[in-house]
This record gives sequence, structure tokens and C-alpha cells, in this order.
Amino acid sequence: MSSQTRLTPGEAGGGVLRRYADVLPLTDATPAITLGEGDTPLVRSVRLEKDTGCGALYFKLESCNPSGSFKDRGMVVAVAKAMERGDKAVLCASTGNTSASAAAYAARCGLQAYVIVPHGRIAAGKLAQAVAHGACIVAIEGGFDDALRLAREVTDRHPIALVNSVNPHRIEGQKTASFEIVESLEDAPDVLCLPVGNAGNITAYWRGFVECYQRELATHKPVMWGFQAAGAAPIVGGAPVADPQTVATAIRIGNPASWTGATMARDESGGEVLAVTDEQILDAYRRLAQEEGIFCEPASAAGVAGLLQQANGGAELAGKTVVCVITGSGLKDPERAMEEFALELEPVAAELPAVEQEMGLA
Ligand code: AN7
Repeated sequence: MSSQTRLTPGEAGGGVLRRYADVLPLTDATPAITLGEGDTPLVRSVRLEKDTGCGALYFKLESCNPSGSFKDRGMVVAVAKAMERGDKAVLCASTGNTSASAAAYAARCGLQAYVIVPHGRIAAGKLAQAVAHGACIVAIEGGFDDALRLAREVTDRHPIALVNSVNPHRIEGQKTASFEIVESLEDAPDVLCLPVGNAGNITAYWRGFVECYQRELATHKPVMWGFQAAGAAPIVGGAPVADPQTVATAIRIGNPASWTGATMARDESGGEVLAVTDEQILDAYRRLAQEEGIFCEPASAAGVAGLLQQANGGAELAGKTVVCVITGSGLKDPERAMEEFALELEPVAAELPAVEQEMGLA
């Protein structure tokens, strides 16, 4: 790989539009907005690498994006293009992270954000973000799939930009994560693992890796392993799921918009889209927190749960470089953490003996 063909990294914190201008659909009229998205850490595993038998295992910490999830990479492009067209408002359906991201960029850019969310099914932190950024929030008595249908209907009737991943600019922005991974590893990984909900992200990563290969930034393309929650696994089952269920609320989606993108990524890469149970997801969630120091939300743990499942099932991982995408922060869903780690605090006296006893040091 020649060094001339590699992208020149932009200034730190310069954002996705600046850093990846030459691979994004930008014009002179596209405003160069940013909240400092992208440029996220790729950290090597300290424990799970050995347990899975991978040659090298890395975590791409998309939780480090400004709104705490990978959505910011695509949202910055979608919002910039909406502004370029003169739109004054954006709308998305969301299981939480898309709404948090849309609300943040809209606030920054002086646009009105509208979000349609499934009532009672979005994590507290995500709702707090949308509220804090001043979005107009519509909670519906239905799931994400209903919310997305309604978002399409509203944007057909009103001059509001739809910023779900059915908006092609979202996919373009999200593909930049593949470029970063290739830059960090100086080639593509052998395997990429990630959770699949509406399937925009697996579509975007695959496009990014294909483009890296075409630009000769990478000598090969990775095998794509996508993982759905067992109770919300339409792509695995080959049919929409009417009432999807999973503890990983971010991926509680029964009829993914980018279904075809996901199956293309799977088939062209020689990969798989498989299911993991809630139990496996929560086990990976705990292990990431306690053995790797990575606090992610349950949906993000699905990719790691899937890798563990593949390793236990005898997948050949020796010598392979594997990247798991940590799509969102654990801080998004504090209630899940409290439940999972069974925290019940009993206050003790504010005196040394009581503190030492509580610490098991007495
Ligand atoms: C943490 O916010 O669909 O397969 O509305 O929040 O691209 O949908 C979120 C999805 C994985 C799945 N991890 O990505 C939304 C939404 C986290 C997520 C996914 C989501 P896609």
C-alpha cells in the first residue's frame, strides 16, 4: 500500500466533513458543520482476544462520538445536506440514538428537530438528550417500524428533511468509520462484527470497506458478521417480525429499512447475519464492562456476543484481525446497568471504621 494513496487525516476534532471531504457528496455550498464527530479510538482487547482465539481483537469506540453513538457520523452529513437544500427542520423515527444525534445537530445548526419514538421503549439517557436539545418529541403507541412509517408519511407531506438512514447521506457519513479503521490498522481487518437493527450501519461499513479497497487503501475487504437480537431477528429469519422483543432496545426493530444493504454486505463479503439471545447480549455487556473497561449499551454488546458465539462454535479465528464496533455508550441506559449489576446502596456512618468494614478491610 503506497503512502500517497492514504487519506490525510484532518486536524483533531475537525469532524467528518472536513476529514473525509474527498469521499463524501459535498459541494461548495455544503456548510462545514461539526460537533467533533469521528476520529474515535480503536482499542485493543486485553482479555477477550485470548478467550476468542483471535489473532488480534479491537474495539472501535463509536460511543466516544459527541452524542455518544455512531449516529453522529451520518447525522452531520444528513444535516449539512438538509441545510444546503434550505430545509429548516429535520425529522427521524428512532429507538433513541438517532433522535439524540438529530436533536444535537439541529440545535447546533438552528434547525427544528422532530422525533417520533416508540413510547416507553427508549432508554432514559437518549430521551434526556432529545429533550435537552429542544427536540419536539412525539411518543407513539407502537414500535420503531410504525414510527419510521409515520416519519416517511410526514416528510412526504411537509417540507421537513427525513434523517433516518433511508436518507443516503446518513450511510455516506457512517462509511467513514471503515476508513478510520483501515487507517489505524494500515489495512482492512479480516472480520468486522457489529449489531444490526435498521441495518444502515452494516450497509455503511461495507460500502466504506469496498471503497477503501477500490482506492487501494486496503489489500482486502473484511468478512462482515452482523448480529440481531434473537427476538428481533428478521434478516436471520428471512421475514419481518411483527412484535420484536429484546432487552437491547436500540435494535428492537422488526422490518429493517436497509434489509437489502445488509444481505448484500453479508453475501458479497462471505459473511453472516446471525442471532444472539438477550442472555448472550447481557453476558457480553457485563464482560466488556468488567474485563475490558468498556461500558457500552446492550445493543452494542450484541456484536461482541456474536463474536463470542462464533468463537465457541469453532469459527476459525486464529491469526485473524477482528474489529467489534461499540456503537453506543453505556451511559445511555443507566437503568439497565443498575438492574444488571444489582446495585443497592445502604449508606454507612461517615466514619473510618464503618468505611473500612464496608470495603472488606476491617
Ligand atoms: C447503539 O437510533 O435505529 O443497524 O433509531 O442505537 O444501523 O440500525 C439505532 C440503532 C446499533 C443498529 N447500536 O444500527 C435508532 C436506531 C446502537 C443503535 C444500532 C443502533 P442500524
